Amino acid sequence: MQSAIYETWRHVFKLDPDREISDEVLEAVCMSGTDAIIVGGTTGVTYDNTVDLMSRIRRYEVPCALEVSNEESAVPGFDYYFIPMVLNTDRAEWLSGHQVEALRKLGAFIPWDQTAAEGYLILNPDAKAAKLTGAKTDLDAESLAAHLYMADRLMRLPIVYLEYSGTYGDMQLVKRAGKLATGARVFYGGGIDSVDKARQAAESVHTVIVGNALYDHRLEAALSTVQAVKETVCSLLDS
Ligand code: 1GP
Repeated sequence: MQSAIYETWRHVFKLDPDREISDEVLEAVCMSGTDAIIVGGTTGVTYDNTVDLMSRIRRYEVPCALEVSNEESAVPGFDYYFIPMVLNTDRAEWLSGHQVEALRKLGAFIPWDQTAAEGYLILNPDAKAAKLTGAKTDLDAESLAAHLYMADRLMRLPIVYLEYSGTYGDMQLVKRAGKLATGARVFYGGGIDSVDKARQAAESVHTVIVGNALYDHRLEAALSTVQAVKETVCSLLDS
């Protein structure tokens, strides 16, 4: 089987179709040396704003993936598609309900070779996605480990996404969780806005995702995370 393109990604910028980004900033992001751009957001993501952002990113060579957060915004033409499944919620619609609904219509048209499920563990209670999905964010090390076993070993999901969107996570917890993955690629996102934080995260997970910092007048800091991540050796790769 061909390996998926995301398996080599160390650093990714996530861009939200519902947020404004100037041409200058977009150029800096796409030319930064990052491994890929993921397009995705929790609210306000539509077909039109997704097509618009994709076509602007397409002026550059950087690989571009869509994290499909709702059926309406499933736009063709991306290099890759990620389907989030929230694992730490009791609300089954966020684990499989919305996904099955979408697949009833779109299942036959999905480019399956370019599509992967992401097992989401949302760990910041203040994140929009946590509120929307009713995520149980207060996981101790044991509970997080149990979720990792479920995602990685039972469900054999290709990706586990440790999501702290908006805040920097508990890196000890992240590191311990990451070590339990045997097949899944571990993504981390949340609060990365400096070289130090980028390095710490890069040491603990396969792929570091940077979002908010690009929008909050911290562009230079956000851009500096690319090199920081790439220079850091990932502890998961030598185990
Ligand atoms: C959001 O995980 C990403 O889905 C990145 O988080 O926006 O906090 O950088 P930040």
